[in-house]
Amino acid sequence: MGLNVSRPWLPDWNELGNKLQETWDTGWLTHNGPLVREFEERLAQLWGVGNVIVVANGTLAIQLALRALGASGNVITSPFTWKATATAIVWENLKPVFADISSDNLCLDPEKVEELINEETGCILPINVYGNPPNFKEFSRISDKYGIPVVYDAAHAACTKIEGKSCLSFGDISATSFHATKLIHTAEGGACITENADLADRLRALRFFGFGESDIEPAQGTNAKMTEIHAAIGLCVLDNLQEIMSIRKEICEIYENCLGNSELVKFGNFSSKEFSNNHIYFPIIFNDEEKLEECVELLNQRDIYPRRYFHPSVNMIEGFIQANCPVSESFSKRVLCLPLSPLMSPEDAHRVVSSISHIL
Ligand code: T4K
Repeated sequence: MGLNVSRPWLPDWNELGNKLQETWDTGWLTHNGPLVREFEERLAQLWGVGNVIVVANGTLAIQLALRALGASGNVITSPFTWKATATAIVWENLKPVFADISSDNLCLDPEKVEELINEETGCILPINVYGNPPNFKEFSRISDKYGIPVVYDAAHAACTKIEGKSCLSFGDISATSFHATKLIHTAEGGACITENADLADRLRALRFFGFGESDIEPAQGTNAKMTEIHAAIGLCVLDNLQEIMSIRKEICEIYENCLGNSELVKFGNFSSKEFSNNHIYFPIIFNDEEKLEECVELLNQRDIYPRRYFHPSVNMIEGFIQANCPVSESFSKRVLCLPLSPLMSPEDAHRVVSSISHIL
């Protein structure tokens, strides 16, 4: 069978059926039902955060976060991302302004951000790339100094921790994704995480047409609700999360052990004593694009399908072109994410490694 970059873990039918029995009995399919509320509570407990507001997908989570903060003007963000980060900004009638990334963690470089701040800046939006932690301390300092809010695009950051604290607990709001390819998934889904109770009320109102206890004007709301069926999948994932995480870790360890000595590739995952990774992606960085393309071709011939997350750098996409971000442009030509899923076996990982070693 082909090895794709990702493959979602799925509960067996009985496990999912048990979760959904009451939903079927009551016919209550959506609108803040009991499974959505349980999913939110369990996530808040798992991550040790104040408020989790689940929504229909991660792109909407970013849009709601920007709207809840009343952001206007320009949003300084990274071009080394899935283009949803930038399109979410555009859908909120804001302008993405790209600052370059740091080669240490592939996340937005705070120094480059500070150079771009002016009276038009309405928000800063770093991305926790592959779960790597952005420089939280520096972004907090910049936010305080200029009075500009920070939203983290934490689509990849579920269950990552720094100094024992969830990486989703920084900034004004973090927006994460529960897409089928993510660590915790609901097929499609996402969430906003915030420690601020007023912002949490606004986000809840925004996802439900503007109704609810908040100062959100009714005309501002949209429909971003998660259904009970999606929440049921998420709850099954949570019930099995330990096993899912341990398989992912095991696959990553095989990659690390077998490719770690190569001079031709480096790893794109940040690791340190203080930071615990979630093994959501396994990015390898080539010295040049030619070698990467050769590798993709050979892997595809062997029925293995890695993906170039993220290629091209978003500042090079038509409609967004406006900035020179050489670090992001260079990495986007050289990074390849290897297959990684909880359905992979150690033999699958060795098959990938032996194909790559052949090229290296
Ligand atoms: N911010 C960042 C930094 C993001 O990376 C993303 C999304 C977002 C924001 C927005 O969050 P969402 O609105 O998506 O919740 C994927 C995902 O669609 C996207 O969620 C993700 N990031 C992005 C990095 O990758 P594709 O088009 O490359 O993936 P796709 O759908 O082809 O799936 C990859 C492989 O996974 C397939 O070849 C096979 C396997 N697969 C996929 C799906 C959907 C399955 O086996 N089953 C499935 O149901 O975009």
